[in-house]
Amino acid sequence: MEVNTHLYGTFENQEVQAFTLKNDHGLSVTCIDYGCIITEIIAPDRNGNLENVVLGFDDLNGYLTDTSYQGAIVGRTAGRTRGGKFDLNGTTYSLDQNENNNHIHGGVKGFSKVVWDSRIINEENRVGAEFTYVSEDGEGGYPGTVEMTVTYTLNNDNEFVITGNGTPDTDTILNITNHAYFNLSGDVKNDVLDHELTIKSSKFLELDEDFLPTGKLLDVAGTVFDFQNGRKIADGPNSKDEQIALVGQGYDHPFLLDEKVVQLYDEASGRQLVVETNQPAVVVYTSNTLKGFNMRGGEARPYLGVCLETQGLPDAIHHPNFPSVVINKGEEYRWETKYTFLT
Ligand code: G6D
Repeated sequence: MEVNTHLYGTFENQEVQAFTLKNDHGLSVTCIDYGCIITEIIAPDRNGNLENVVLGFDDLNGYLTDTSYQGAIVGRTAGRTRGGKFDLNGTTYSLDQNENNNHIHGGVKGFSKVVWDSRIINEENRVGAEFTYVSEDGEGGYPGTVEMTVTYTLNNDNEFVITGNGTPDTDTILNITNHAYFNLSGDVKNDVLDHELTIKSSKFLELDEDFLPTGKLLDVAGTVFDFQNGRKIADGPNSKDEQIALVGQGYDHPFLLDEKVVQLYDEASGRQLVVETNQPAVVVYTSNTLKGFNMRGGEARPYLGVCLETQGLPDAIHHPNFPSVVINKGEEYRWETKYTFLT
């Protein structure tokens, strides 16, 4: 196994470093310290062909102008927060309203939009990169200072593990995710409509016209949201389900996990991705609104990738029936997701 780093570009006079992690079986992950963005994952298909399985751009400028959070660590809170406001301990906090009157994905200068300090990890059984960033009190409107540490590591069991840790100096909210768009066909040969998704989840969140949770947990049974025994992603876009239509004729929904594992399989390539997490939910986004710009390999288009955003439920601060996203002063926030690539 090996880890290499090189200068990827500069942002606001700060150097942006790229890290390439390689194991002994051909699997490699490239990431940059701007937004902890995963720019490439090279994985073998059933015949050993090594191809990229995530969407992205050819250079830093693509990521600097990106509005789709390609590959990034998203935070302080992933998803939308209604009205960009929340109450905590008797104080009302006003977050960046960066999507109409609502807050999304950590705001204008969220975790995905800053350069993190970085260093390589080079150990006997894993290689990787460690990113750190101090989010000062009031950044994005959030209370408390939080020093976040994110690690990306790869081992010879074809396991790519992401961890995110932080301990605030006052009560706050934290709910990060990684926003990679997976496409197991390899080098974006096809879209993901024929990918089979398996999610051990019996409940998903109903969304409103602003894509925010209404607070209702809906049963998946009998709907195109039932992925418990595997389902082609195409079933959603091909359905007349009103929740599918609401978010652009696809999935953009949080699923509450009964078992904290999600599987994605592409029969044509034989590639399988197993995602295991310590998080209570996964937001499945089938890139319904991905259009209007160029990416690596061609024009952006709907259903080109699928995001499996393991996280707490969005807007949980406004829904006492959701698992809490409040992290108290001195409490360590721990986020971990493991991605295993199989054929
Ligand atoms: C769209 O609604 C979706 C979000 O879920 C996604 O994170 C974003 O695009 C990139 O706003």
